[in-house]
Amino acid sequence: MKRNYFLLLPFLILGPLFGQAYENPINWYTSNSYSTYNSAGATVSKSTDAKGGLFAARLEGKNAALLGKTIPGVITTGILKGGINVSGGQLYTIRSQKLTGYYKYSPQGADMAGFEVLLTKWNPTTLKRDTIAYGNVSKGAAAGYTAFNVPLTYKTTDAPDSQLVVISSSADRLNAIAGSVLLIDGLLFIGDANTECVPVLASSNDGNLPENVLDNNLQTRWSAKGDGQWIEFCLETENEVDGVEIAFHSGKIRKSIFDVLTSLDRVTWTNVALGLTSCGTSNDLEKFSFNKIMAKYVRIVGHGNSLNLWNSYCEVKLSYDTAPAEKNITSNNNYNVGSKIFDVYPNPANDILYITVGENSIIQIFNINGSQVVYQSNVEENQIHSVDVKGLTAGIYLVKVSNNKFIKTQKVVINKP
Ligand SMILES: [Ca+2]
Repeated sequence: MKRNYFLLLPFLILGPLFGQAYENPINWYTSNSYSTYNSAGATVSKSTDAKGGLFAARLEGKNAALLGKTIPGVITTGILKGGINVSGGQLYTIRSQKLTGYYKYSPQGADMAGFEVLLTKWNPTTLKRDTIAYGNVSKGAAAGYTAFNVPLTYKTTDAPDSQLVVISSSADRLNAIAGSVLLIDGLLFIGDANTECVPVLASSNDGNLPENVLDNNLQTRWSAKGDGQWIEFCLETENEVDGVEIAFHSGKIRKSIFDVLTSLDRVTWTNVALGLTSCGTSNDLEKFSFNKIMAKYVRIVGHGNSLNLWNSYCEVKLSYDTAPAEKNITSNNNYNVGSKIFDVYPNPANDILYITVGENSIIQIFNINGSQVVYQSNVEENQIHSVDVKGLTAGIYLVKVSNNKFIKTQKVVINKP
């Protein structure tokens, strides 16, 4: 079964090393030991300038006078030697398509930030690691948080047994530049996020798995400790969500604090309810309502409870209308989107379909069986957007354009000359 996998990036205090009060992200090695050993100070630290949650990792290249060179800020899931050479990795067995996340980057000169991913598998015959897949991306300046992707190229059809991620304030770690600052947040390994719908996922767990909130059993739970830990749900079809019901572990003795966010594409999130607090007097499902919003994904972000930082939910149920999404499905006309246009032409089409939308949207095309055949996110408003439909077989299709405020559909015919 394909599924998404989350690379953990919570930031917890590991305590000072070498007298420096920096904090390493857990599950990651950093260049800090090397840079502080060489009197350059911490090259990786915790920043409150985060994309989501409370903290991001801050990587900065620093001059090490003793070495006569600059040590880049590096975080890795492997083992770092000499601040530069990386080996090892962490258990990982999924053939993901890419690593995604968010970054901000203030480079010095022409410096570039480096993102590298290696999926490997131990070969018992050669006693070496075989490369299953690799990806390598460099990025220039980004003033605000910007999404990045590291697409993975597969060399074999095997599943990996390890992942190795290396992120550096200078892509060229041997010739790093001092003062380049890279902020990193929200790292995820994902499969095909465009087509997968995993019912429930969580940022982490303590062995009490996220699936336990969907088993109709109040004796089982998902638990994760820390401010900002989250659990996320995918709806099979987009729906107008208007509330969540949660049964809290130890719900009678403590009040849980959390936010609810929704998304249509898992990229852009809307805060629909912030700072919700449970009653503290019940172990049963408690309903939290908010204004209706069209959603494909619902994420509950925990902020611990009145006694400690555990987020522990026994059951979660989403409240939504059933299938309002396809209300407009049969019409053949163009629609106004608010006061703005949604235009699809030519119809019938052969190779290219041109779509103009009045607001930033997602474009999806479904075949007559309801299967999604095209998905394009981040479609910008008021631009003629071309969609390659050469690969589609002749027939009737449904074009669907949506964002968190509207959803419009139109039938189109694809002809093959
Ligand atoms: Ca349960």
